[in-house]
Amino acid sequence: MKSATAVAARIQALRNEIDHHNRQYYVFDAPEIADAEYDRLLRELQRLEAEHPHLITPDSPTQRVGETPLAGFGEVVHRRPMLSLDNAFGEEAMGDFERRIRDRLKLDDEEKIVYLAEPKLDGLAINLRYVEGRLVLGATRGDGSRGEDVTGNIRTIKAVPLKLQGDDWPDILEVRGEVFMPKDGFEAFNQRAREAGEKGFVNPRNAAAGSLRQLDPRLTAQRPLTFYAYGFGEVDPAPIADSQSDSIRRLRRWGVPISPLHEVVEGTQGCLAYFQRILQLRDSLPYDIDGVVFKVDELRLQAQLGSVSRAPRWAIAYKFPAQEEMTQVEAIAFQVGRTGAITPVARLHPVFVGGVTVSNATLHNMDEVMRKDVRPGDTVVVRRAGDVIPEVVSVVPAKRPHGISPVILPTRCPVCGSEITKPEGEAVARCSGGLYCPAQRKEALRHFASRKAMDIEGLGEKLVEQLVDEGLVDSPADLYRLTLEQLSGLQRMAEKSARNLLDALDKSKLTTLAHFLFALGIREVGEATASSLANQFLTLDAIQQADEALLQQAPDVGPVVAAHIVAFFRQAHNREVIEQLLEAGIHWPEIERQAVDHPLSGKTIVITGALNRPRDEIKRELLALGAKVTGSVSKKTDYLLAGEAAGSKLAKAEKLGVAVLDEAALQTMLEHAQ
Ligand code: I6G
Repeated sequence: MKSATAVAARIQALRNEIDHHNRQYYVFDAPEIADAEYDRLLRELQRLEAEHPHLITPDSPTQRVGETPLAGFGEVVHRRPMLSLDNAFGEEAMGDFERRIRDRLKLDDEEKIVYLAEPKLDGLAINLRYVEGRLVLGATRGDGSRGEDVTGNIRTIKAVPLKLQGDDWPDILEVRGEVFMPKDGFEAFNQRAREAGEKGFVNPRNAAAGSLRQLDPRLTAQRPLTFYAYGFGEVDPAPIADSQSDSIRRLRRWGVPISPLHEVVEGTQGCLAYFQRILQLRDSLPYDIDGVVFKVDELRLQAQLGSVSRAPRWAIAYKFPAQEEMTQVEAIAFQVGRTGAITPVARLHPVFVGGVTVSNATLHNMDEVMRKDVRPGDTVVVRRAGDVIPEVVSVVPAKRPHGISPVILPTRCPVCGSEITKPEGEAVARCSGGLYCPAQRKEALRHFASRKAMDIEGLGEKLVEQLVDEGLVDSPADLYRLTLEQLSGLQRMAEKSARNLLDALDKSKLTTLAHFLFALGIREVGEATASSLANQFLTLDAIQQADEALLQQAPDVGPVVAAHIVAFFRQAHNREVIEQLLEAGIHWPEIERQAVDHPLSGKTIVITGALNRPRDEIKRELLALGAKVTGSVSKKTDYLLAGEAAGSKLAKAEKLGVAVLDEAALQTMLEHAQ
């Protein structure tokens, strides 16, 4: 058993170590240990404190999360008002800002103004009050004079030190800065919220604000909030340095995180160059920013300049173009992509956002449309971040006109009229037109010709493009109708290349069933699945006739793939293209059935009359044995399975001398090889 002093020493050592790792992570962005190791330290501390509760202190890292929800937030009167910032949009406004400063300070033209430049985070401003190095209060800005006491929630944010490092801090130190939620944490939080059937937040800023206003700090503790400091409230004794830049760097030494992107720049030119640098970085930053802030660096000059109408004269926010704006949805259209994916697109009343005029915004897929409940006539928030395609973020419910209806997924492709399918559990709806759909034509042809499909040498993406654009090829079957004359008429196509292509097309006609199946470009039928289908069913006919349940007997084929295959062959135009390809001479060697040696395999059977078992079930069993099931009796028919009240088919079979089986006889044959 450890002595009381040894326990107290271990507790102190653990606290120091945990605080150190917090600083390495949040202040210096240089973590030294893995999360698991950090958790281990925290657990050891929790255990020791539980065993020795009299050693618990409020600034222990275990004491970040309070247990009791509040009834409401108390009011805080700020000792120094929390000011706001004037905004500048454009270079001219930046020039005006510098001119106003020069005039007020009566500076000569040669005297340069030095600024501290920082990104402007899109979060929530807060004031942290440290008394003798201990965090005693965390408050929101509120109206600038009075805010809300959110200390319990602020304490849960690990980036906020409960205790300052070192001992050279002023007795009273109020730190101002921004609480924010990084983009990845925001996405993860929203994902979880959605999975739990909740709504989630529209953007990281709202998420940060909503999280700080939780009455139960245990909930705030689960939100991935963090913090950067940028300024000061009450400081006593003051000042802590002569310049803004030195002051915030001192904060960093005391363990308070500041933006790693802060820089000292000179004159308007320096400011504009910094603005451009950060604008370039904007989309790659792990958090949202909406501009940059410039502050006259020297505190003596700040004091001379003072403030006006709640904003300091010595600082300005140079804003980026807004990435979100509101506008109205005029219609919702459905676009068909190269692979048949149907994408709902909102046609918008044109709006200037992210630096360009936007009149279309993606809605990604039908699940998104339903989740956001976007309807034609709605007012929506549109976001365009960097080069990303503009998207509809959310609907503004208060602005919804009466009586507008929800959007319904069309049943037919807007381009080719084929059926649209949306398998259970998949977000994306697709046109099943495949080879036939003009929207998918080029992609389908490129795939058809590719090495692992029909392996048509020399028929690459560029040539496919040319052939389709010139109107020479619509479907893969058209490829086999191309003439030397047509091909040599194409730009950049010498006669020799044209001849080579015709030879390659000819050569491709001898293929395998697996290659051919793969070439058809059926959704989710890759090489392996095509091969598995070929080996299981041996003939194209058998695959075309199989239903979803039967298809799933092939290894590799699950319900989704089976549904895609059935949907593909259900389309008359797909069957037509296949027929034309076979007529053009595409063929493959017959596959020998290896495993099954059954008297019914390879036999052609017709089913008629009323049977005791479902017809589909019998058909499936026959196909699985390698039999062919056809619709009408001919000389080629080997057996007619005749149930009750069999009519004309039975008569015809008798006339042609086709063997007739009843259900019992068939059953005996089915069981033959088992
Ligand atoms: O709202 C703010 C964001 C960032 C600020 C600010 C800031 O500096 C980087 N600085 C001041 C002085 C104020 N608001 C009032």
